Amino acid sequence: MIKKVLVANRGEIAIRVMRSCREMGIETVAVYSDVDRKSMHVRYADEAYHIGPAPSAESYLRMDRIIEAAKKSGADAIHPGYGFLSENATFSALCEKEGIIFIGPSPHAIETMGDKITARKTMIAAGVPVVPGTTEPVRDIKTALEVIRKIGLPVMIKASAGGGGKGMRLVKNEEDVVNAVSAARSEAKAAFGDDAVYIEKYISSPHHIEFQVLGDKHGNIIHLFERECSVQRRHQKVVEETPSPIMTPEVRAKMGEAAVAAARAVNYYGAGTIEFIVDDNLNYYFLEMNTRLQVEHPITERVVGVDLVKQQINIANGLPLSYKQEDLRQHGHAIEVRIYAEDPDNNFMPSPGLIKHITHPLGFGVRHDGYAYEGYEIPMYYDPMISKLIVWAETRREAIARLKRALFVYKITGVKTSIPYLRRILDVPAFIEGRYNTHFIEENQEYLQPKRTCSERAVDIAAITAFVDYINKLERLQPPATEKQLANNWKDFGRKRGVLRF
Ligand code: MV4
Repeated sequence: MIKKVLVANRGEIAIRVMRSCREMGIETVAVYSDVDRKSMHVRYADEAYHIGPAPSAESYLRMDRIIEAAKKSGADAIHPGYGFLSENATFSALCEKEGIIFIGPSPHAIETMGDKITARKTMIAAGVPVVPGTTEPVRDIKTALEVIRKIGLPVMIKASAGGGGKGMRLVKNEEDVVNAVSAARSEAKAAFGDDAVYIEKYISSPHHIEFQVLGDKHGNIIHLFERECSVQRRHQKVVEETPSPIMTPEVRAKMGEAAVAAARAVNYYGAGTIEFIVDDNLNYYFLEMNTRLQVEHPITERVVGVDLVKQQINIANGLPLSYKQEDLRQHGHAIEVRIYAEDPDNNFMPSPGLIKHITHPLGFGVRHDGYAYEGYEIPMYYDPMISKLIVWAETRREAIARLKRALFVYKITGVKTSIPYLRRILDVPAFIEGRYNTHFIEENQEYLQPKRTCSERAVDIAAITAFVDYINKLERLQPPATEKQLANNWKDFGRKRGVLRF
């Protein structure tokens, strides 16, 4: 049985994993880079090992140093969190070779799902619906055109080694195929060292809906229902919720079965996620499988009532799952928002730096998974996510109200954050009504623009006061201005200062 876990990660997820370990009576080991010496995960752990300089390639991605730290500390297992080494088949295999339990799936499952063409073939064989397209890498333009004529335009060219939107091209016209294929190829080669690409029919306004699965080492696999993740910006999730506002009990049951079949096809054990794209008629297609614990896992935990990290550890110990499919229900509604150290009013520019003040939201139905504290400096080397705010309520309406309340009191100073942007999302009618797809952000730009602050308004008032003074002076030298002239002068003045935006 696992007695000590090394967490090969940093930030909020490292702490989240350690919390479950502590409740299970398992000791925890942190690893950290130069710039993470004072990071919260180092303080939270029972012991901590330095593994290198700030760049992740020299620290959090160094398998040798992480294994060495595990051995020094006597850890019997490694939890990879998300990102970094979490979907690295070589690392999973290396851990087992070194006699350390990898808290995650087998190298075979990671490898099969990591290669999207192999994943598609495996899913077709398992009877899981996939987007119409190729099952082999596109070798020449002639075959590409044949496929495209069969499935129809538009299509997407995707990198087999890609995922999460990397190495993707949309093709609307036949004459663009040649360029798109070669562009996708060279992008894939540069990014992943593998230029294999495949073709899929383009699904025009899809939802991104994913299913959480758990499998044990005895062949039991269950799903923990869906997460609606369509609110994304540049393939980065912003808001996630469960249940999905568009789901029906029938489609949910079918997709759940498809998710279990997908996991079964690779003898999956551990926690995993099956991503589907879903069109307006609720047709669903397998997109990819993420063979790790995901950022947005807490909404599932809250609505289904299962601690996914504890399940991961039990599974790694060889224990059977604690739940049967028929034991599981969705209770109420959960929403998560991701808080980033970035400036939503300046093209989401990362905003690392010193946290001067934090007031965390609290209260019934509020969960906050974070790692920042007052006086902590967010380094520029890693993902700028500071925390996740997760709310739960009996109904979606109440969950939105609770999230608004929580975001209203959430204060972070010293760095710019996405909190104001998240507040604006909650005021968009399409979001409130649950009518949104993956185009939500681009379609609702006007609602998501910065609202003018009090200080900006004060500048306007000062400008107007100055203008009135100016008119008064003019009037003493010139004949009184007509109403119309006054109005025009007013507008010109405002335009010149660039402040008249009512
Ligand atoms: C698609 C698609 C439409 N049709 N594939 C983007 C990330 C990667 N996981 C796959 N993605 C997409 N694949 C076909 N055949 C549209 C997207 C897509 C998308 C998917 C999920 C969430 C947000 C998205 C935003 C833009 C495009």
